[in-house]
Amino acid sequence: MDPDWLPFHPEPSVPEFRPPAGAVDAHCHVFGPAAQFPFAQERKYTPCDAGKEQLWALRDHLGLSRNVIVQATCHGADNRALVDGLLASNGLARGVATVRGSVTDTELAFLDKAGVRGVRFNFVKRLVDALPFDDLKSIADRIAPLGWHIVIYFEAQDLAEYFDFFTSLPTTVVVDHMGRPDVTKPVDGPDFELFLRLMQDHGNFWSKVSCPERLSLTGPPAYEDAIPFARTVVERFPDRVLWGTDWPHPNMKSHMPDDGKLVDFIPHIAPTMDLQQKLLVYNPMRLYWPEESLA
Ligand code: 0GY
Repeated sequence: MDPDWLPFHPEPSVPEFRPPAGAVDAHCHVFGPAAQFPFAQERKYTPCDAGKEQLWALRDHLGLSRNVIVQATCHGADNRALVDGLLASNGLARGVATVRGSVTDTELAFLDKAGVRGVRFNFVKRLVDALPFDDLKSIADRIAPLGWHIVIYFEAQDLAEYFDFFTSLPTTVVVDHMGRPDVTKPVDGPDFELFLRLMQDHGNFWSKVSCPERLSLTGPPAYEDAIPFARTVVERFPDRVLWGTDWPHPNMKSHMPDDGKLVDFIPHIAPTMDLQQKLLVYNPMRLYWPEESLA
């Protein structure tokens, strides 16, 4: 399969918004290099190589301090590129892996030692054939004693179907990109209300308020139509939100975002210094570096 998405932005702008000291990019990826870490046979898209050194350079360029590297579907359950990045990060990156039910305790212990702190369950049908609930539940029960959490990725129209399964999970659960709301619908309408109810009624649920570039129809650089959704989540659940760049933006077809402009999105969704500190520092540190966290 040839690469089937746009390359990441070659020269992101320097953001006008300066993140607080210690800010964490809590959703980003490393891909390949394919010659060293081949992509999964079962993948539904092929990305360009996006290596760890490029990720560190972007982190520094944007004024960020740490990364949470999330396993994407194009690498399947082969976490070698992720682990390679974690081990080379001097402790400045933690990871979220993808595992199958056949994963051994030895493999889980190895991933934990490398810096993995969660597993990702992906339900986005265009990306992956999700494992059966029983398999996912048994993985959840296996990783819970490690103190790991579960990251879930789904699209808004599927939330009602998955609601009971999600709320049966035994760990902290982090929702990618606010469950991908349809931002042409009202922020106080019934669709987003279901997501807000999930967050409100289940204190173990967190949300990434990331990826305006995937949700917005008004588009770059301001992604105005995504602001009310992310701002609502930040203001209602300030202690359970995370932010990330989603670099290198796999599978983006419409445009390739300028990562500097994504950083400039932050003060629009977290308008006070207190909210910014929680979103970018306290919350990700509590979840991924609890041993260093004072919050
Ligand atoms: C993202 C988004 C996407 C891809 C994946 O695992 C993946 O392949 O997450 C997407 O296409 O929406 O968050 O990286």
